[in-house]
Amino acid sequence: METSIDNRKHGLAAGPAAAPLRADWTVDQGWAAYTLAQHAVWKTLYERQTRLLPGLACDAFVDGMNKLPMSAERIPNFEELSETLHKATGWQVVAVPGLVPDEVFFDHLANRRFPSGNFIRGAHELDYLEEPDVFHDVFGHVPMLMNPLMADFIQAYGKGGLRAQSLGKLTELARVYWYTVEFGLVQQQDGMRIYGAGIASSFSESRFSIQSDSPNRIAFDLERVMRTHYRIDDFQEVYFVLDDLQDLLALANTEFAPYYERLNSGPSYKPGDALATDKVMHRGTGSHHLARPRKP
Ligand code: HBI
Ligand code: FE
Repeated sequence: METSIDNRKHGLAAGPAAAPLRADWTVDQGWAAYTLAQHAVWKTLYERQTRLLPGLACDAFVDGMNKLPMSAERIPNFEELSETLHKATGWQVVAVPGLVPDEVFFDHLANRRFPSGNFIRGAHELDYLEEPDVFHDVFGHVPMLMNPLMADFIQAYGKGGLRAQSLGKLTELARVYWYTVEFGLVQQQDGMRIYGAGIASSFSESRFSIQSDSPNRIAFDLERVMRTHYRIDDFQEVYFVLDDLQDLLALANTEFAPYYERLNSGPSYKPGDALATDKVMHRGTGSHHLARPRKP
């Protein structure tokens, strides 16, 4: 029985961190200042997760992980990561103090810079955090940034983000990011697998997303996803499943204007909804969330 809730990596309620020194909100990683205790937290999380993920994470995630200069022994150095990542897909990792304003976040992504929290959660909160830390950002996101499809998709999201904001459609676009980059599953020859960073960096949700009877698993459909609310306070009630990571290519090249137009009318959906029009791959029992009512 799971007792911890560990998917608050993007507890957006926390809001952006304090005012920046640089306009782009980047800071030095401050690698030399990490304490032994902080490296030890990384080691605990890293070992736990690398033992768990084979058979749960998709091949692209595992491949990316294996090619990166990352190990249990120490919190990775962003410059070393960036060197490997840049050669593979042209991306870099830059340090930020926590959540940054949307337009700052989008500008980094549009320029193939992935902003990563430079701090690490405390040993007393291994499964719970409000803001994305170095374990979520680096362990969760950077392996998939080694994949050319994800590399292009996240850049496209950055470019699209500013436009969505100006059109008042950021809520809808952010759902695409949430249900792919953060909480996406993909069909692989040998079964359903994780590619989303919010899942891959979470011990309990890694198993829940693939193995639990509770959540719905529904074939990814862009407009359906853009109409679907998500929860930030618990495991997802629904995971949307790509047929193939190649689908990210089409998604990166999608013209969103017609979608925004259609979204001006029509329904929106609760996280737990399953529709007659859905291609449902697993109809969830909902047991997890029934046992944990939403906070009022
Ligand atoms: N800042 N550091 C950081 N990491 C994020 O994932 C992030 C952010 N700011 C805004 C944001 N995400 C989301 O609200 C946008 O994707 C909409
Ligand atoms: Fe994230």
